[in-house]
Amino acid sequence: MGIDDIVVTRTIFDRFSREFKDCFEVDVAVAGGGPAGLIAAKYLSIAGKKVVLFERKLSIGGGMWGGGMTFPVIVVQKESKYLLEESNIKVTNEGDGYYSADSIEAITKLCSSAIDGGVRIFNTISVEDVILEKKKVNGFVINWSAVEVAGLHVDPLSIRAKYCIDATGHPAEICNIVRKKCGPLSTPSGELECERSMCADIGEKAVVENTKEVFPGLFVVGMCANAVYGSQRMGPIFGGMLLSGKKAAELILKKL
Ligand code: 48F
Repeated sequence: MGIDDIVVTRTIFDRFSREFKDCFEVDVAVAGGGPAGLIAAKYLSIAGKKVVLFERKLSIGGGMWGGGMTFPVIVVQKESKYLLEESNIKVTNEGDGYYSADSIEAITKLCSSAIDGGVRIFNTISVEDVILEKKKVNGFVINWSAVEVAGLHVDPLSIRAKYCIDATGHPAEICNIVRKKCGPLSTPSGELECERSMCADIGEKAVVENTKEVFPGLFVVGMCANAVYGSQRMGPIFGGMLLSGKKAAELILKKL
């Protein structure tokens, strides 16, 4: 029997519709599929919560693919290496408390273990706004990244979530939108503070401390947390990103 092109088309459209419809109302929605967003999503999902993650780009993984300056290697510290090992990622002891991993292995396996844990990931979709109900962020407003890139005037769609996570990294996109449209953030000034220059020692500790509810219903993780609270960047050491994602999952689980 030959292959019917229309059956292929129908299969793709029907399956996408089923899966997309299933995510109209979820426990947690995540904007951004870098390491922090993937870890947060994974641990929420394996705790039994319904989690959807939207990633603007075709590829999931954010800034982890390129390791440091495209050398495909990442560094993590002792206290965070278990989060790589729980996703079956091989970790090498480099001495003095430093551990290394292949960045391509790390990001593909983090993504794969998030999916195995039950996270529904949609790529090529951007979060462009939030649903604000009773002064709480209650979901995301989404659109095709292609619409955004082409600058087309096309209205978005919405999904409802009990809690949302801004995992958009350095630009802290969702927090920027919330600050402009919804009100002050839980930073000392109420504004987005400015990300500080590199200091891995301070940045790595700060990213875990800064992982919190920045506005009712909205949590920050990963580099976004340091961008919002005005802390240092840390370059290709990723332990803080992983611990931040894990902490966000734990904080949200307490609230759900
Ligand atoms: O930048 P990214 O990897 O953030 P992260 O998880 O990790 C930061 C590190 O990669 C690195 C670092 C560590 O030492 O400093 O930079 O905090 O991943 C953010 C992802 O969010 C996507 C973006 O394409 C990237 O994959 N993203 C950004 N804005 C949106 C978005 C949006 N509005 N909607 C959907 N995805």
